[in-house]
Amino acid sequence: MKPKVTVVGAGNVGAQCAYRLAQRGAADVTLIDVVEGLPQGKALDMSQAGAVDGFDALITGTNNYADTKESAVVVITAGLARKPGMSRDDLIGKNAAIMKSVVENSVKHSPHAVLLIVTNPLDVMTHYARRISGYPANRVLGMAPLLDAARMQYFIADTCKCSIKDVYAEVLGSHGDLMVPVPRLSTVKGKPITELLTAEQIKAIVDKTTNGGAEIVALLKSGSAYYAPGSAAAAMAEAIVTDSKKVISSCVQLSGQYGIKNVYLGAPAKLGKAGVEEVLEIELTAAEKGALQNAAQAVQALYPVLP
Ligand code: TXD
Repeated sequence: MKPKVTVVGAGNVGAQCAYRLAQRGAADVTLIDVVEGLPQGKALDMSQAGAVDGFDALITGTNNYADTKESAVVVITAGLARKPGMSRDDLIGKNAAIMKSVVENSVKHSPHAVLLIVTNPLDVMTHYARRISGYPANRVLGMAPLLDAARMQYFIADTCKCSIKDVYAEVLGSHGDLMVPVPRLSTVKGKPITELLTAEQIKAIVDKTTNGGAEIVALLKSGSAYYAPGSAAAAMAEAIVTDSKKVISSCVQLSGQYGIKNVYLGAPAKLGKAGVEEVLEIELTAAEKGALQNAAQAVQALYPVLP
């Protein structure tokens, strides 16, 4: 039997995450939402796509948490998305209320699961989910740095006119204005972009990466990005259920790394069955470390706003 991954929220990101998980084949998927019929309808549609795309995963849609029992990973995408002009932090009140009820219901039925948070504001919601669940920090993490790095990879590939597959991008910090893209450690086939591009081109890439989500929100006019976010969440859930030990930048609780303690922030992490199995500390310049510490302060300043 395959391990079970529950995806909470059958909206844009949740559906893409469930579909990519089903296609990738490492897990059976349960999709749950408060809206009746929505997860069931999407689960049927995805299952039937298996005939065309050649996959066999079991995808179940439900409104009942009893069906999520004994999940190995619970991906939480439930909550409101940004509208044009809104910051991610504007979502905090409404999404905290949703997060509380989702986490309480999820942990009741899957007491050993790893919780993978997607709902915004990401860094704050991941901290909140850990608090509500009472789980150890290794079993609660968030998806965003992988997405932010994917966006940076795209902008580098677009600037260099090269394949995105040859590009590596390093992004740390928070999923917001204080994100820390690191050009020095971002490469095309191993060559740092600082040796390939002008300072002006690099600044444009950093700015576009930081505003990558807002650019899509402004274009879509209702809702926010979901293809890359859903794919990123699926890749992380798969890395966990397959005990892959892959190093994937994730929103993790820092415990002294980079001089930061007890704050959830983006950093490279080894993922496996236990969730976050190790947080890697890469060597940063004083300026990069300072930027990371600023992000930590801004995220931590929002903790008292939580109920
Ligand atoms: O990098 C990242 N972490 C992000 C985060 C990238 C993209 C989107 N990001 C955030 O994910 C976004 O700001 C939102 O907070 C969430 C979900 O975004 P999505 O685009 O999927 O929003 P939708 O399409 O509105 O879907 C949300 C679903 C919808 O079907 C609701 O009915 C459901 O959440 N919902 C719930 N499901 C279960 N339980 C409860 N309580 C609930 N409340 C709402």
